[in-house]
Amino acid sequence: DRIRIRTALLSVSDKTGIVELAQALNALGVKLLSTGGTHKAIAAAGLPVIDVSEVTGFPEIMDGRVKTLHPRVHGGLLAIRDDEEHQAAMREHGIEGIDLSVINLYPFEAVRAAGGDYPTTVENIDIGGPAMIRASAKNHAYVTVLTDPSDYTTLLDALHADDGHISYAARQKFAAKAFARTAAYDAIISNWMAEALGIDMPDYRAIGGVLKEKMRYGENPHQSAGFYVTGEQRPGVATATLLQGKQLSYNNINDTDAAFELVAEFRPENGPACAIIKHANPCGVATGPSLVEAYKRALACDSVSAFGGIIALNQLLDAETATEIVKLFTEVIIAPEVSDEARAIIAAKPNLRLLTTGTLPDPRAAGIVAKTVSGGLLVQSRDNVLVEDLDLKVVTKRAPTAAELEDMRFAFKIAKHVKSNAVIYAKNGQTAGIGAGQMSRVDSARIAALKAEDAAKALGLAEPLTKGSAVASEAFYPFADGLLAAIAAGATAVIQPGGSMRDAEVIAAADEHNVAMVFTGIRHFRH
Ligand code: 93A
Repeated sequence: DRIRIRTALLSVSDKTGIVELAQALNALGVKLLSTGGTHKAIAAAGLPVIDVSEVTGFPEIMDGRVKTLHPRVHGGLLAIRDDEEHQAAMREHGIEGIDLSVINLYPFEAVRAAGGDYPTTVENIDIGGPAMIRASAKNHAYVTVLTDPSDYTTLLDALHADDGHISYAARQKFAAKAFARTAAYDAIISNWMAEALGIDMPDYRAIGGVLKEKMRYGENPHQSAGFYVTGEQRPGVATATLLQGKQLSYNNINDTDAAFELVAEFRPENGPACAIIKHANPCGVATGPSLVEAYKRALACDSVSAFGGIIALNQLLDAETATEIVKLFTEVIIAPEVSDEARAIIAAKPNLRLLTTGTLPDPRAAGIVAKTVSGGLLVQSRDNVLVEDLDLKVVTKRAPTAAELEDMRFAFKIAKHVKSNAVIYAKNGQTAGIGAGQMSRVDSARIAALKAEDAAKALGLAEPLTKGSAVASEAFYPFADGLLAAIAAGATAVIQPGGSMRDAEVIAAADEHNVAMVFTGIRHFRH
């Protein structure tokens, strides 16, 4: 099963390490074939290399769109070496076997990320490269295919160790990686097109990405993990710049994403906002007259849980806020920008990761979210509904006051980012208590109230902030009990989707307690 590599075809856009590889292959007696630009680079190093046009007897045409799409290339890659008919075809048509292909593709991802216009981006869809990669990978019984410059040394080490031969097991692994590469490439192309056309239906999207980094472990130390980038044009954790601190862990990435997506619902022009996240749920969210106030108010909601949390800010991290943040142990800060002064303050905590994204993601933008299940993948469009865009329907005798209405919207905005069942109490643009992830809505209401009582004790307040608060429920109240639990905690205003069979019962309970309630008509389940 070991195969001697005699002929190699090199065709790469990313020329990293290609001359060194060509040199080493030449020293091993391998005959080199290559395409235009790659040929030029190798020949310039004084190495013998044959232009693929000489092999095909056909020039590169149509600006290079057709250069390797030829039977002399694909026959050479696909021929079954010990099949008599294949051998006869090779002899008849002057096809020479190619044992190694080294290919990397037109930089579609980079052109897209750089915001190339439509025709430029289309022109960077590689056709001949993936065709050769797939042909080589299919025929791995005879052919070795390299698609990643970081594998050049792996190949050379193997060749040097075995007199220019490569094993079947190695060829299989390279082939598997090659198919992963072409699949990811096509996924990124299809996603770009769907995005460009504004389509967010799963049948127009391919789920896939390029491995950005391997992580030390996954959710737990015994799980392996990797982080893939999909090329989606959405500012966030996948494309953020890590200004300091060690590599983010799997859980850090998950939590940081939750934090930033939540805070992005607070547009900077409406004032500063801060979200503190633990285990993908917020333990405090607040707006404030300044960023440092917003942070302090978010922290006040549950300063115990905030220990070791993730902090997301909706605007430039300033020195004042940085000074407050470093007083407590925090894992990650993510913000659109950071001032030099704030950066210097954060630098005193070298383990604290600081990420900047340049800007906030658009909460109204379409997009896809996916989750695996056993043997499958669940794909849905992103929940991009904003409470500001909803027609709130007052269903109680008493209409909410302007202040209540504002807190209702604030609480419902947060409810969207809390695991179901989600109950959020809020007052004056500050969360008073958050109940997350319970199987019963009543329990979520009670837990949130309990947290508010703890916070009041910690802050030395006479009564918890739930007194006179607005409460949001991300889904309807199936019975009046969940609402009564919130009223017992002191809520005077309620925002919920409505639509339960027992809405009338729930409305009557609200009216009985002079509570104002609005229906959103929209649910924000999150699991
Ligand atoms: O334009 S293509 O889709 N048509 C082809 O026939 C073809 N053959 C190789 N792109 C093609 N390639 C790609 O050209 C390779 O995948 C590689 O990325 C690039 C190398 O071109 P050069 O050697 O001229 O720099």
